[in-house]
Amino acid sequence: MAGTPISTHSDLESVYGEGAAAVRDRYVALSKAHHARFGTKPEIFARAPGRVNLIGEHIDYEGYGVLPMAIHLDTIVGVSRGGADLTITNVEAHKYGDLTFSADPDQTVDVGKHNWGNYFLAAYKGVFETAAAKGLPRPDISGLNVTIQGTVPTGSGLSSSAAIVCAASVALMHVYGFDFTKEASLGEVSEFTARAERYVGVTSGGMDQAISMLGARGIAKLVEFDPVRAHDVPLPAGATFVICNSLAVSNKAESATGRYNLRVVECRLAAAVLAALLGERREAARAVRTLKQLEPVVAARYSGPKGSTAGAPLAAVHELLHPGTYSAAEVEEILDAPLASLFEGDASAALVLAAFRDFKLHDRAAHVYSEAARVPAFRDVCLGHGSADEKIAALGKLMDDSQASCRDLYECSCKELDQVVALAKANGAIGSRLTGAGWGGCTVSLVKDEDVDAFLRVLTEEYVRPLIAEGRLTEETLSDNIFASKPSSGAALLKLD
Ligand code: NG1
Ligand code: MG
Repeated sequence: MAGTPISTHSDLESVYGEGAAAVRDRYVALSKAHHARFGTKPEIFARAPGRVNLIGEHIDYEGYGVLPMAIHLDTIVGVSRGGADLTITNVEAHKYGDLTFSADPDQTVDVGKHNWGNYFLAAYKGVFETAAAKGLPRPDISGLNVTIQGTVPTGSGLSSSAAIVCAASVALMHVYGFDFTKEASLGEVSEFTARAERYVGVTSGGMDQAISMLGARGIAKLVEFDPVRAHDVPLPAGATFVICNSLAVSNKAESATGRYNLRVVECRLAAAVLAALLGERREAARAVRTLKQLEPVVAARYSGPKGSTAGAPLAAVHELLHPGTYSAAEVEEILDAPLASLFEGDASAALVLAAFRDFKLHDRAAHVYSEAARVPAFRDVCLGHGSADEKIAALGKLMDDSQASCRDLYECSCKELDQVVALAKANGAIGSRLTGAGWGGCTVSLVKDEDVDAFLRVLTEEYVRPLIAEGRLTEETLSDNIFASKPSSGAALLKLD
């Protein structure tokens, strides 16, 4: 089946629209840096955007749909063939030094040595692996010279990581002549980039790569998984989403035993334990991988008035799981097997199990099921018939509920995020929440158009600008850390002169 091809452009306007003028200097600087370092201009450029997730946090890896939009901040990559190795440089050489890797696509990414080049390497492996899985012959592998520049703040919950993996993948597919989109959809390409990003050591879901590949100017997307599909969600007139970075850095991949991977393990255990307590045979219960998979079992047991099953998953969680923590021994007794046997071949989970012996199952599952329901609710408000004001109020409430659930049940907020959310709510935000993995990074606030200027002013002066004095931000990067955001376009290949 022919899919939508990755869009190829010969001018910046068709990718960036009215934002083209502002990015031209970046492409020129990248080209110059590439020439200065490698003696030749890039043969090809690719770009992929970061994203803001409007609602649906920490549920993509549980199989549930999410509602992000691509943002104007992006990663751009220039590539030329040469040498024998992969040499990766960054325009901001003072921040990101040159890295050299072997050009062997079968090498492993050293997750113990966390560095920005690992994301490029993950894409490199992913491209070759996907080609092999499709039975495409492996081309002669030459060395590559790569120059990267990005404006998505790192560790900010805006998916700087997916931006680099997707931009690199698009460029590499072109360089090696693998046009997967001839036989696969863009959604499938996003699935392989999501798998590839896991080489870096975070067992993430596929939201970031999906929206980075499939984002479209002017429209948010409800993204569903297995397989990846994106549905347009028009945002109500008169509403603006404002992003503000708390500047607490959320470094999920820094340690493979990090909180993100722990949450993934907790959700898997919650699903297996719930299945067992619902009466599934132990072997079947241990095989349940996501909370979503349990829905049919739960629905059969807990249907509400008139056969409605909407509240069934939460009813099951409240009745069958106890609040607080489960010890490893308690879970093993319920599942009648050692924990390790559930995660065979999963190195990230093994590290989590070695580091943690207590797991919160009730609260994590309660977050996932309630957050999963807020995503279609958000879409329905957007597509519904209410007035713009009614829609904005309803969306704000859903965002506030999401924040409370992330903070109290999933425990992925932090004091800085809570502080920005409180400041936002006190200064005109109709709804405000963390976005991305949390534990730092950005907030997203829903603000009425007429209030945006005043809102930006107060948050800038009271929260963001003081961070310049602390040396955590510069005047030049201020506008990448607090901005009103419009949905932007997805990944693209650029053949520029
Ligand atoms: P961020 O924090 O933007 O990297 C992460 C995951 C997503 C999703 C969100 C939480 C990665 C690459 N992405 O996003 O898949 O699970 O957290 O909703 O780790
Ligand atoms: Mg990321």
